Amino acid sequence: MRATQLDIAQSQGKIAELSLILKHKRHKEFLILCHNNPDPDTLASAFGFSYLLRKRFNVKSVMGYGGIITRAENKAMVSRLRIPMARLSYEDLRRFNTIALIDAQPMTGNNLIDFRAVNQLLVVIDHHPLRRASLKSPFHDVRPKYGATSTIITEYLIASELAPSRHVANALVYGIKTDTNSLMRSCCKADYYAFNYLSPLSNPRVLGNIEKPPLPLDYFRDLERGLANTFVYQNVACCFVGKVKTDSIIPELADWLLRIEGVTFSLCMGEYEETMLISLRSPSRFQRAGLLLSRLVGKTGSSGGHREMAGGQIPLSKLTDQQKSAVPSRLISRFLKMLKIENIAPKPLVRNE
Ligand SMILES: [Mn+2]
Repeated sequence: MRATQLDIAQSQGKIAELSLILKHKRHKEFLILCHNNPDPDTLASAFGFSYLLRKRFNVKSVMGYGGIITRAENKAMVSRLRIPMARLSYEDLRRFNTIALIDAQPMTGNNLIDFRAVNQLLVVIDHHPLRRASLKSPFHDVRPKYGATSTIITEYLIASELAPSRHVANALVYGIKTDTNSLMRSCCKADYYAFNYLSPLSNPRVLGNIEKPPLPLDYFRDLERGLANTFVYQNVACCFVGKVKTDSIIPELADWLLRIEGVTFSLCMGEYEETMLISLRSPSRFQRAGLLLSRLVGKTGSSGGHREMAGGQIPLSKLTDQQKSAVPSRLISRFLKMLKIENIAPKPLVRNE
């Protein structure tokens, strides 16, 4: 790739800055922290950053996340690309004297740092809107115009004249692809260039397997139940699947329901291992799905996401059976109220009344 195609001056400056910051301190226990319920972009960026730390700065790190890894594709990504990811709790953060937060920012509530002060935070790299709390981190690089954090990490590798390993290239390509909906949603030239640079270094067969992994039979049973329990309120499709055996059905069904003609919001929920999983989708980046979902979930759980897609969870273990069964209908009516859709008779998606 010719240098004229890719402007990495900003990243070259950032690598110089990072180099200075890393020199000042001993990093015995370096944690690279993904956002909760990690998606491919945060997983790939953490993986690429740990590669950069090791190869360029000789710093060893551990990668971790809070919450759970849902989709079959994300699980396939972690296992096929051998990404060593540790599931952590807030208490585990104490073990580390240095933390890098990747594809997330402090004071957002979508990562283990949550709204608490963590003085080990040294690095913040993200592409979501800038939070003031990030400016307190000695190293911060937040580029809201970028479609993926994986693009920033790719630039870091190029700026360090470091060729990614096959696994790292695969991960970063997949991170960019999923976060930009195959370069068709909120991305910029840097994303095209990074994708272009990485593609020849990746393995399409492995990526194909990650994108379309085998699905258990339970997946199709959950899918049928989900469709049968979908109701359309004007332009909003709502679905409570019930107890699901495959957690990935919730975000995937939310994607499907958004494709119903005339629908501009899909809200999909299901109970999985004492947790209510919630996915919200909208085709427009002006709908602020992430903000809507965080308002909907409130203090009863956690959520995170982008303008067009968001995911959340509500722990159910402390609720009585009666309280549990009221959660989905309460969320649906609150959501419709937020959108000012009231007194609309729901239409079942596939079953006649
Ligand atoms: Mn991202």
